[in-house]
Formats: sequence, structure tokens, C-alpha cells
Amino acid sequence: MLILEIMAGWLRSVNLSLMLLCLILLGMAHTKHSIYPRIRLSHKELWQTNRTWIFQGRGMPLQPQTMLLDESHQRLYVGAKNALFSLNLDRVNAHYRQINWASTEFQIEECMMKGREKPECANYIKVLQKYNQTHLLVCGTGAFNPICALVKVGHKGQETTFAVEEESVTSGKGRCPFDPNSSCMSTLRRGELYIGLYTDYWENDGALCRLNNHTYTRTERNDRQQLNEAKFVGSAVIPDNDDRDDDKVYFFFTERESDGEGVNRGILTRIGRVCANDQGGQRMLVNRWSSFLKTRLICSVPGPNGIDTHFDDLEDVFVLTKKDEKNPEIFGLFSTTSAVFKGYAVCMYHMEDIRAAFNGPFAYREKLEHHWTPYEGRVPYPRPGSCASKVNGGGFSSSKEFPDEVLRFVRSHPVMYRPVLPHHHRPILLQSEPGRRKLTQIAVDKVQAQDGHYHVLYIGTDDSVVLKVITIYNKDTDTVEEVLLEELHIFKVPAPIKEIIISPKRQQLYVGSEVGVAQVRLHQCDLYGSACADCCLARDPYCAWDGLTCSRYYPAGVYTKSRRFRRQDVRHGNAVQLCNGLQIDDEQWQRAEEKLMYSIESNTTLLECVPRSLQAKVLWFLEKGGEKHEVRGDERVIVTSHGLLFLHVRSSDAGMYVCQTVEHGYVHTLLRVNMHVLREEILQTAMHKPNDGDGASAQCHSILLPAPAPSVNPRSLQPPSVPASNSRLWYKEFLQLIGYGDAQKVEEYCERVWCSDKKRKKTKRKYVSLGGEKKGKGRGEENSHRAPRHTFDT
Ligand SMILES: *[C@@H]1O[C@H](CO)[C@@H](O)[C@H](O)[C@H]1NC(C)=O
Ligand SMILES: *[C@@H]1O[C@H](CO)[C@@H](O)[C@H](O)[C@H]1NC(C)=O
Ligand SMILES: *[C@@H]1O[C@H](CO)[C@@H](O)[C@H](O)[C@H]1NC(C)=O
Ligand SMILES: *[C@@H]1O[C@H](CO)[C@@H](O)[C@H](O)[C@H]1NC(C)=O
Ligand SMILES: CC(=O)N[C@H]1CO[C@H](CO)[C@@H](O)[C@@H]1O
Repeated sequence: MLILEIMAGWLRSVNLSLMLLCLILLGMAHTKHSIYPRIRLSHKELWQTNRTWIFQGRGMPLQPQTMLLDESHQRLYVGAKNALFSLNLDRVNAHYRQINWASTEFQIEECMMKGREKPECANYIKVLQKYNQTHLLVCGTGAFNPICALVKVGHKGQETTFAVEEESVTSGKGRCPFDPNSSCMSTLRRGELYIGLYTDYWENDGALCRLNNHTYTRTERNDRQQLNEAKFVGSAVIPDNDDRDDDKVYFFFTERESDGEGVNRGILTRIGRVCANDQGGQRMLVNRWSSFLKTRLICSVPGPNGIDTHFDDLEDVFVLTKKDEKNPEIFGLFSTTSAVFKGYAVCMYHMEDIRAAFNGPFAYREKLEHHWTPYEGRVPYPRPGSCASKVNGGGFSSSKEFPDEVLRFVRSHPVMYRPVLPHHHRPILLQSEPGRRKLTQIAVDKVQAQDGHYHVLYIGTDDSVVLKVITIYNKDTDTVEEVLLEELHIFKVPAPIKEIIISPKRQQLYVGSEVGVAQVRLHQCDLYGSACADCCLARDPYCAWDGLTCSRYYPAGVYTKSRRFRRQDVRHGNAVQLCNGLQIDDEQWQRAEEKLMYSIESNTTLLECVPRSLQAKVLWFLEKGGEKHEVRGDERVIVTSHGLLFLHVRSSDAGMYVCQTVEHGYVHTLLRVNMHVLREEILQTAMHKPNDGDGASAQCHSILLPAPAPSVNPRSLQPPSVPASNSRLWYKEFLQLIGYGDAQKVEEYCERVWCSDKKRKKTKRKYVSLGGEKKGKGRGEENSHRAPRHTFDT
């Protein structure tokens, strides 16, 4: 919990009033900022609902370096440390194949003699591409001695073929970095490998290259104008028009802005491009690009003082290809370069803006320390950076025929003057809270909903989480609303997400981190609840209410058979309007689950109520004499995100408390708690009552007797999203932080309120006939922790 983290970190010794202020502020942030997740799903919950399957290999941590989706063979290839895997796309942890490809003892020894550490001296597979229908090209670092090979894949009857072609093993120099930590990006198209990498042991020579059977074309060596301390992030081949000879290869990377010898300025994100058919020059630029140009890719937000905050460090890029191959949408995940403030942003780019920048003026500066200006002199023909193609007049059959003047120009003017600005001139997603998790990867799906198309962003973090986000642009106010639909805790242990691959065809994500590879279903509509409002409030473009439940939404025409009216409102989540007439407030009020609870006078008590949606605002009411009054809280009774907290219970506090949630104006009654207040002496007597020998367990039931079976509406409650251990820890921390009693007492108290799982299970068994524990939809244990039962055996 955010609150817990902050409380534990900052507020160890702060007094109560500050504490309260903090809670209030956080409470506000909680409901106002939609970047707060609506639903948080633990690893366990994902697992129990079959939403995810995880492949971990055997024994050693997998450490996947690169992954490749092969829909035609229905496999996912994973390049890892000393091994290559072929996984089943339906179920990544079943029927996998493995090729062990470790470095030899001799290679490892040699590597360590060069002063490298043992973990670096392994074969990390960094390049994994589909070479043709039957073969993969695979390259590994080979203990600082890169190697490549072709791997045969496919089916032979029932068997999956997966084997290295022994005679194909060759040196990987120039095709794979030496260092496992080195950045590297590659794309393979028509038998040609495009790759950005450091080609040497010392990582001095960064290059953008193309390799095929016959040629090796690359950027100039030691030319800081072309590349300067680059970090290679991504690449893609994108056609310009129907003339194949006009196809361009785009490279996404960061580099340090050069400023004369030795003096370096900040880091920038670049988009570079070359012609796919570039053959280099004949007399000059032999085996060098004759078409390499680059420009700046901007992702920034305006600051209050007119100075923009720039997100200059590209972390990941995703190219969303549509039917029209020529116009994919490009998504960049950026961070700030500041070491102090680490913020993140996602910007989206359109090809027309990218092409416009490359068709615009070249940049020019008199001296290295001068500012860039648009080049206003004569530009030679054919325009530098254009391809030898029919579209360009067909006057040149190859770049080798280009006039020297053109080659000289492109060599000395590789930078365009105009940067590429993002769509709407702003990020579509921002994370600017300091100290939050780091964002590492992005994948995007385009989904058709009833009210239009939505980009669903899947963003990986450094703590094993994938965030599922939609962003909604409002034309009238020129603002972007971010809706964080789900926060998925993919792996049990926190580790940076290294790769996310999406398969829209299978509606799956394939997620890699050092601990393993997970497959995750993109949506799970039934999770939101079966009521119309539950489904509508979710605002998930994949889901709609079909009259019975929340289920997968298919646009009209996909399944013409089912013409049932579907209710969905992604843009506004207006359940009040959409599900009007389906909600009977009074009835719901009465039907909500009811709990009986005993608390002890002068003691602390928490009436727990955590809605499934973390974006719902929780309201508490006290019913008295047929009327309900809202409990707004004061210094003694605090409305927290975990429930209503009484610091010192008074006997006058007894009564029926009702927990309601409000989300987008839609009111939902979750829980009714009938609280009785006991006087202290009664407790004392009870606590010291002789027991049946098992002291702990006796004490435990005396507190934990479940309430008499209430008449519950089975749909009224969803399992809580916060595991019990967390809420217990939270409560304990909270009491300690507000200086409530000494630690020993708090510990004791918490022990009594929550009891350990072991004791709890005993209790459960003993009282099960009283109908105490209510089972959630196959989620078992998590549900049983919904509310601590401070009840009491009389
Ligand atoms: C998950 O899958 C298992 C086996 O495939 C099945 O027995 C179980 O019912 C499934 N659970 C849910 C919640 O669908
Ligand atoms: C990569 O670098 C990090 C720190 O820079 C280091 O902790 C890690 O061990 C390195 N990994 C390998 C495989 O060399
Ligand atoms: C793929 O390439 C390999 C190696 O060049 C070759 O042996 C194989 O026949 C090719 N497969 C196809 C389907 O072209
Ligand atoms: C590379 O060589 C193989 C076999 O020699 C051939 O089949 C293939 O077409 C060649 N590829 C290119 C891009 O020239
Ligand atoms: C946490 C706490 O203060 N618990 C108190 C509840 O009431 C009993 C009886 O008065 C006290 O002994 C506990 O310390």
C-alpha cells in the first residue's frame, strides 16, 4: 500500500495531527487521480483464476534476454542465459523444448582471464530473429566472444523440431554484443538483419548495421555526429509507399548530444532512418549508409514557468502495426534524465509527423558550440536521405550511382532541424510522483469498443507489475484522461519486467523478467462482477454487460448471431445512466452483507471495508432511529482507506454502520456492520477464563467467534484486493505510528484481532457450522480475511 510505504518511511515520529493530515491528503489523491489503479490483482489471484501461467525453467533463474513470438508455429522463443527455449503459446509451462548452449570451460576461463566476472562469462542470447520459415537466427555473447547459429524450428509430425544446425555456427562479431548488459536492438526482414549494437569488446564502437550474405553496411566509425554514446532501444522496417525500394528502416535510440571535443551535453532520444535498399557509395561511403538521417523525438510537458519538462531517455518503444503497414502508430516510453527526479511519460507518434520531419530542413551549425539552425543553402539532387527507387524518379538504380555531392552532404548533415512532436503535442500518460516504481516496457493493443477505438497500454515496471491503462483524449478541454484499469502483479517476487510481447490474435501477453516468462490473458471480464454497474464502471473496452454478466465485447458484425443489447461506456463509465432502472437503492441497502461485531470500550477498532475498486470513494453511515447519518470522522473516528477506525470506542458508538461506495456517481452498498461495545471488565473475565489446554487457540476463538449467519447477498461483496497479511501489517504500523501504546501491546492486540493463520484455521473448522466464513468465487482464503471479527465468546 502506498500509505504504508509512506507512513513507514517518513512518519516514524510524527504526531497524530500530522498523521491525520497525511491520511486526508492521501485519501484525496486516492479518489481523484485516476492513475491510481482501479483493480489490483496479486500474483496469487491471477494464478487462482487461471489468468496467468508461468514458465520458470528448471533450477536456475531463467534470465530471459530476448523473446520472439512465432504465431505460424505457435511457439514463443526465449533467449536466456546458456539456453534457448521454445514454449507453447497456449500454455507456456507445458510441452516446452530447450536447447542448452553454454560456453565451454575453456571460453569461460579465457573470459575470466580478461578480468571479467564469472556471471558475465556465460552465453547470454541477445539476438533472436526469424530467419525464414524454417530457421531462427540466434546469437549469444558467448563469454565475451559472440557466436551465432541457425536453429531449425517447425513440426515433424507431432514432434516440434528445435535444434541447432551444427554447421551454421559462426562468429557473432558485429552481430551480437560482447557484454550481456549491452543494449542491442535488431529486426530481420527479407533475410537481412538490421541491428544496433556495440561491435567491440570495450564498447567503443556503437553502430547501426545491416548484414546479409554478401554485405555489411553500417554507420561511420568514430563519427560522433552520427552516433554518440548510443543506447539502442528499438527498430522497425516501415514501407513508405507500394514501391519496395522505398522501404525505410527506423532506429530508435538515445545518445549524448555532441558539443565539440570532450564536452558533452545531455541525453536525447533520436529516431534515425536509412533506406532498406541502401548499398552505400561507390568511391566514398563504401559499405557505409548513404541515407542515414536522424532527428530528435520529443516527449515533454509544459512547465508552470514556461520551461518544458523533457522526458529524454527512451526506455522502450512499441510499433503498433495496423492493416495499413505504412502507417503504424509508434509509442515511446520515456523517463527523465535527471538523477534526482525520475518521472515517466508515454508519447505517441504518427508516421506523417515523422516523415514531415525527415522531409523538412536539414540542421546546420557553423561550429560545434553554436546553436542549430535550418540549413538554407542549396540541397543537392537526389535529396540526401532518399532512396534509389522508381518513386524518386528511377534515375538511379542503386545508391552507388548517387553523385558524390549527395553523399558528402548526407555525411555532413545527418541531423534534421525539425524534431518529431508527439500526437496532441503531449504525453498520453504521465507518472511524475517521485519514489514510485520505475517503468520499463510497453506494449499496446488497439481495441474496438462500442464508443470508439481505444489504445490499451500494457506497461511493465521494475517490481513485476504490468499496468493496463487506457487514455482518453477530450477534444473540448484538450486534456487526456488516464484510466488505470488493472494493476497486475505478474510474478511472486519483484523483479524488473524485461520484455512484453502481445498477441492480439490470442488475446495474451507474454511477459519476461529474470525469474521467468508469464503468459497473461488481456482481460477477465467476469472479475468485475456480474451486475451491469460493476461492468460499466470498469470501463474496460474488452468487456460489456450482456444482460446477465460482464463478458467479452465483440463489435457488431463479429458475432452477428448474438444481437443482444450490450451495455458499455468506456468514455464516461456512466453506470447511473447506462444501468438506470437496474439499481434499486433501498433494496440494495437492505440486501448488503451484514456483520455482527463486538469491540471493547476505550479500545481501538477497525470496521474494515475495502471495495474491489480502489477508485471508489467509501462513505460510512450510521443508522439510528430509522435515519442514516454520514460518519465524517474526527480526531477519534477516522475514515481510512481500510475502513472506519475508532481510536477509543465509546459505548455510545454502538449501532449499525453501513459502508457505501460511490464511483462515477454510482452508489453501491457493500456492507452493514452491527457494532456492539463491551465494557472492559467483561473482556478481562473472558480472557482469563480457563480453557481446554490449547491456550492460544482458546484465546483466539474467544475473539474470533463468527457472527451469526447474516442473510447475505452473494453478489454484494467481491474479494478484497489487499491480502490480509498486508492489512494486518498496515493496521499494526498505523497503531505504532500514532504512538498507540507500546509495541508489545500493539503486537498483542494485533495478534488477538487477527490471530495467526494456523489458529484461524482451527477456529474456522470449529465454527464452520455457524456459517461464519463466506467463500468467494473460488478464491477461498483471500476472501475470508475481509473483515477482522472482533467478536467475543460469551
Ligand atoms: C483453472 O484451471 C484448472 C485446470 O485447468 C481448472 O481445474 C480450474 O477449475 C480452473 N479455475 C478457474 C477459476 O477457472
Ligand atoms: C549488469 O550490470 C549490473 C549493474 O550495472 C550488474 O549488477 C549486473 O550483474 C550486470 N549483469 C551482467 C549479466 O553482467
Ligand atoms: C531457410 O534458410 C536455411 C539456411 O539458409 C535453408 O537451409 C532453408 O532451406 C531455408 N528455408 C526455407 C523455407 O527457405
Ligand atoms: C543467402 O544465401 C542463401 C544460400 O546461399 C540463399 O538461399 C539466400 O537467398 C541468400 N540471401 C540473400 C538475402 O541474398
Ligand atoms: C490496543 C489496546 O490499547 N488495547 C487495550 C484494550 O483494552 C484492554 C482492557 O482495558 C487493555 O488492556 C488493552 O491494552
